[in-house]
Amino acid sequence: MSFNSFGKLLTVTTFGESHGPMIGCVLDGFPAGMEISVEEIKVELKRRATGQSRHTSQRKEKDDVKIVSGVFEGKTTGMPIALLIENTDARSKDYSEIKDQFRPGHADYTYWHKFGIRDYRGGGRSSARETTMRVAAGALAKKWLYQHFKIEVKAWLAQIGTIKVENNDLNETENNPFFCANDTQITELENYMDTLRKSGDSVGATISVQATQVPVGLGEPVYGKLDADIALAMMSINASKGVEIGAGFGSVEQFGSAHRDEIVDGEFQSNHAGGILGGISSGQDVLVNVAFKPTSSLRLPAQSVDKFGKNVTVVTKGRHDPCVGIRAVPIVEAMLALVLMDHILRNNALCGHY
Ligand code: EPS
Repeated sequence: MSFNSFGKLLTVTTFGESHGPMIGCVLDGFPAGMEISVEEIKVELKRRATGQSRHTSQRKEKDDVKIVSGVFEGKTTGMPIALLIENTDARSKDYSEIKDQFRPGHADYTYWHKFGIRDYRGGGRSSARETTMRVAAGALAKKWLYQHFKIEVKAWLAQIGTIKVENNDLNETENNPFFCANDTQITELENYMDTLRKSGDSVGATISVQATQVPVGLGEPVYGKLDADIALAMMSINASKGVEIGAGFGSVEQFGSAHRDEIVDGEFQSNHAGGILGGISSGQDVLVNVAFKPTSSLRLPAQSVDKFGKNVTVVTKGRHDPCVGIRAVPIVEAMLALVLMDHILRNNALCGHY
């Protein structure tokens, strides 16, 4: 049994390793008739790509995506949509010294102990490189959701380390390297990240994502609840360590009288539920926060063991993200879009309407 696919009626299967010849995905169950081009997918891929600023990994991948199946004369055909991207800038020698060692805090340790073999080059399958294909698949889902429902899925940086970012204007996110929705905080973030990078350390981040115009009724009680599937999708992203829906962990400190979203004249007066009640969308905006841990690939020496059980001091070389959470913005958008589209198709199957 293996889990490289997710979704029920709209399924995404990804494959490929960070330093293998290519990565790819198959998006199956996508309805026929939607226009899609390579250029549209590339817009999303560029938002996630490395090397776009000094604040992310400097690996330079072209992410020159090819559509090899499921699109004819510019339109989806209802057949599996297969997308491929060649890896062109892998530098596997960066990993030669740690090929037998486990980076503390990294999947190196568990992959080795589970499978007894691991592709150590660039983290192999556990690399964030895999998320490229989620974003490629998500580009199609985002387009479909907007065309059919005017649903827009939009994420932004909510926190890096101890710096909380006020969401002032979501239009700002595409104008800076942090997906920061507040132009008054960009200098602060730049200074913080420059200091961090020079120190050789890394830091975590929180990404918030919202989906607007979500229809009421998506989600299948009890094991296919919309929030359960969103949590699964978000927790499957590399480095994610926590997911909140609406008020999330903050709801622990709320009284019920404050948490409940009152309804006046058919309008909800607040959205602590994050747009989901009983695992079913309420028609309000779906609101999700995702916490990302600091990356474990550091040039700062750390104590660990190698695969022979010997104590070692690990130093990771290469081109790593000081805050991998920044590039997670398009990834969480893609994952939420894919979950919502899957649930819309499932709602049609279960209730006979979109
Ligand atoms: C990654 C490590 C770096 C990043 C990579 C994710 O790879 P490398 O060591 O090969 O330079 O560049 O990110 C991507 C290539 C990508 O497209 O996101 C890791 O350890 O997860």
